[in-house]
Amino acid sequence: MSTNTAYVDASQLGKSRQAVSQILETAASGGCGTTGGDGKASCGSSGGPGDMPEEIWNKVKNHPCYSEEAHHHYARMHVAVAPACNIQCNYCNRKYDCSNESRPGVVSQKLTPEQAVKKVVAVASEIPQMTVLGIAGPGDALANPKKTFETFRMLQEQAPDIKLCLSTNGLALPEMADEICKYNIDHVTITINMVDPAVGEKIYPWIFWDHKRVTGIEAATILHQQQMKGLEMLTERGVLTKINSVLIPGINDEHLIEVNREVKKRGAFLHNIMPLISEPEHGTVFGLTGQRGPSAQELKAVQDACMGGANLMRHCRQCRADAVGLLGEDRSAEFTLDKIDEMEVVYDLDKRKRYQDAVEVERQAQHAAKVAALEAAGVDDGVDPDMTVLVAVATEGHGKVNQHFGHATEFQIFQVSKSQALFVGHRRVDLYCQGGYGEDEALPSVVNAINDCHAVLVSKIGACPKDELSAAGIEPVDAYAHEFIEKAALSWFADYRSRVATGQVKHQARGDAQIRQGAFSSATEQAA
Ligand code: CLF
Ligand code: SF4
Repeated sequence: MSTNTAYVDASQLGKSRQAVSQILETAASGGCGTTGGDGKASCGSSGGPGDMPEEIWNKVKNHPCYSEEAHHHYARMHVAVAPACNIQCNYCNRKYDCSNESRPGVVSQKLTPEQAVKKVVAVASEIPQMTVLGIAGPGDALANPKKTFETFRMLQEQAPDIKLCLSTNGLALPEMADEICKYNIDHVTITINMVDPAVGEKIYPWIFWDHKRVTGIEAATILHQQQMKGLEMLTERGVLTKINSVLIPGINDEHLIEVNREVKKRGAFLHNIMPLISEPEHGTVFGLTGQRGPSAQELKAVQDACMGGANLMRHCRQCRADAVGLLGEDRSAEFTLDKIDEMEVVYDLDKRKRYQDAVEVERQAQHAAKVAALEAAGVDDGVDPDMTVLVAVATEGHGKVNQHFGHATEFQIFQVSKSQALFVGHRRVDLYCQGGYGEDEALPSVVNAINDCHAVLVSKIGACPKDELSAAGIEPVDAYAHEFIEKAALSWFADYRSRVATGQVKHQARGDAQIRQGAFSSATEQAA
């Protein structure tokens, strides 16, 4: 388990603001300090039960967004009950709806609260690992308070074991903080892209405030004040908060370090820095004006620069407002209203509990394997002890290397050193295997997506992609099929180092990689 993760004690979250700041400072200096370039200081959602008080662990252990470890095992779903929005962001176009694309801010089927609850119960009866309901759009959850809270109220009565989560731009948050507590909503995401209205003016053309449209610096100032006040109020009330920030190169990239500092001061539990994805066909202002998103290494550099501040989340998939399933998969098409009408829905709490107990056993095995691999990795092998590499992993869940190279639609990226195997992101790719055959045209896009990695760990891979990956300097590895990811990554790294030690391999730095546009998409608070 990570020993360098700082968490805030929930029992103290309910105390004064000053007390929360002090707790955070203490926690950060105790474990999150950045030491060197090997990423040792990374923390946040990658912690385990030994890294935080039990009451916090109980809140996050089966929330796939608040615990990186949980996201290998547990699923979330969103219901699209909140169509209206009270602000405009330059990276959002809610009119756009394309069923071939998963993008936040777009949605195929808007629901009433009754339909939404029916859908959640149906999904929960089919997917026992679905533990969290989030309301994340397609507009702003708190700009639609009646529908949002009615959905949560009804669901609590019917499926009390499901955690409630919402995301908001924060404009209406202070007025809603008490309502949020009334419905036992334990997790709230606020999208905060700036703490300086001069930066905000470039991101938000207007807000709807006090029955009228407000523009310019005044709009950004009001939004900023509401976001800070709302965050402070939730911290005071013991609600876990996650801050989403969209990284917009040239507008708020360096500024996000200050955002990280400010939200940490106000008690944010996690900070999720996401890439802007803006294509002209999305019809957003940024898409049309040619504002680009960051490269993979630009995103990582800002995230790394924030280490030691508010804890980071790096496993976000920028979900759409009606996503269903594990992060990284979308099963929403299986649960359309007409399909639900035909389903026999049996909400079996015992069955769900049994499944989740089995997941906990698996997680413990995963953790034990990681600890053993870390112990083995600690041996002095004569190679630079600070060497750090990235590896890509093909997985279908359960924390294992269990996916065929050709079946992967994303690769998880782990940063590996002698002291850790840390999840640092994911890369969407085009499916290589189509109809049983390798799609040669897809291969360059895969290489581009993981070009900063030294190896790719898969359960199986064909000869052709193997050769092409090797030629691109990425080692294809199928020797650790069905092993736990961290153990596999650490074992491969030990082997790699031994080959470096004997001169069989010359260690070289890798290049940058591209974040694929369009799949999981742009970046919004819908994306919670
Ligand atoms: Fe949904 Fe958001 Fe709750 Fe998660 S998503 S409302 S906190 S249940 Fe998660 Fe999706 Fe990223 Fe959001 S991966 S976009 S962070
Ligand atoms: Fe509204 Fe969210 Fe779209 Fe921004 S991204 S305009 S807050 S729906």
